[in-house]
Amino acid sequence: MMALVLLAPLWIKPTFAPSARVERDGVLTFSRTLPVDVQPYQVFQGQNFELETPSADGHYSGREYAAILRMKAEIVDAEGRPLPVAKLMLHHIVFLNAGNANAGRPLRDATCDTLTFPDNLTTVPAIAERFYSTGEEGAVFDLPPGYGYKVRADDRWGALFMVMNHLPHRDRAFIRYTAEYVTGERARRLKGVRPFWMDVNNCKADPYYDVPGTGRPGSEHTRTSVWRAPEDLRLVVGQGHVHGGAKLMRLRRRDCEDPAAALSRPVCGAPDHAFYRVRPKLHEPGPIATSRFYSARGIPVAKGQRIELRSTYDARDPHTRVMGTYIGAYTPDGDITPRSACAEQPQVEYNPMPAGRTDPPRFAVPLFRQPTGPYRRLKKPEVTVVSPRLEPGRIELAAGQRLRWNFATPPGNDNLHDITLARGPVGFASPHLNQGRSFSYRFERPGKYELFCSLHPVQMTQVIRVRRQ
Ligand SMILES: [Cu+2]
Repeated sequence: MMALVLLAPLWIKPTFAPSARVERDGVLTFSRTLPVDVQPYQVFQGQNFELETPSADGHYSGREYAAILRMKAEIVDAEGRPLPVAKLMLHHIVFLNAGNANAGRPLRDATCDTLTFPDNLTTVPAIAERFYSTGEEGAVFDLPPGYGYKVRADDRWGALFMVMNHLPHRDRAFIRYTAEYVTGERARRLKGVRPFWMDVNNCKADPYYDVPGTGRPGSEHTRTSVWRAPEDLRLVVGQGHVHGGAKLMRLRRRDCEDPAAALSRPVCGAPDHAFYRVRPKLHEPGPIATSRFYSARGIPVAKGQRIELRSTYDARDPHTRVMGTYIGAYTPDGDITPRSACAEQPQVEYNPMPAGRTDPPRFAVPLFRQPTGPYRRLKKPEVTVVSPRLEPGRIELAAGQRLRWNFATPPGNDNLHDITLARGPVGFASPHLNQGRSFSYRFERPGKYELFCSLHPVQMTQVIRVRRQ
């Protein structure tokens, strides 16, 4: 895990609030909070690789295992009350378990050999498995009855997260994570699961991609990825994480001609839902829920067979920095052949979904601050990005011209910036960059491109007017 502790500037001191210890039918509840201190309108990326694990409550120790049945994470105030998104929004959080290599329990991510950090520069061996994540959709980790995620008392956990402050003042809050677990004989009797993470842009801490949004009404943009089963296994649970504009995620066994083994459907809030009333509008609101499948029997996949994930977005409007990630769990099962796997119809159930809109609503993201002044024609189509400004604020280009942004900022997460389309003819975005790295984009379509930095959406805005040649 030491190799992961590379981005020191965002290190959060683990000053934990006391745990609320609850025992119910032999199920123990563990809970801890991580403080977050967010500047006005900040989009805060944090990490912590010394998370306390349920063993800190002392119900199991050393090389004993507990089995986690359920887990959730949310953002709360000092009194433990969940915070409204109008104040702070937990955009996403990912939990990692590194096991304990020094004590003979190395863990590896099931789908990635390496992971790239949000700086798009630092790539480290994936010596930890991503086991739970949630975001605006409020996903809860749970399993069909009879299964447990077995963790050892000396396992080491970490988390990567992003919090958005929608208010013009500094805010302090806590990310609270809670796990329900059993120990001893009860844990031993459960079937163990391994977490898996699929992603149409995998192995990155910031696995974004962009939907250009130049299609007709009703058209769809899809992206797929394939994972070969590392062993004979049964998929028992899975759920997608998507952003605004998403229509569907679909998992299927490509070698079995499954039309669909499991779906994850996003549901968006009603027009008066808090996600649409948040001001300022810093990003396109994501769904309020995505469906989660459960299969008590498991969806059988033989070693080497292909599991395909497809992420579908609306293609009519641009959707920038979207994600198509999917996290689930499987149980190893050494008694599967390719033929027997495909002969078995997947049996899945879904969680109940809240009422809402199943077709993503159209939503334009306006710039927080419109740049002013004359449109500048640049002799050399290059701009230098410095913290935290994008200048000149208004630029005019001819269609077909390429503009380059040089990110001349020092090392460190605080100095990362990007270029993201808020509103305009074609959706595109750059990775988070610094240290002299650059990004260029060729503006083919005439029109007005309203751009911002997704990490500094209030301070850093720019408009490009592209005229016909
Ligand atoms: Cu920025």
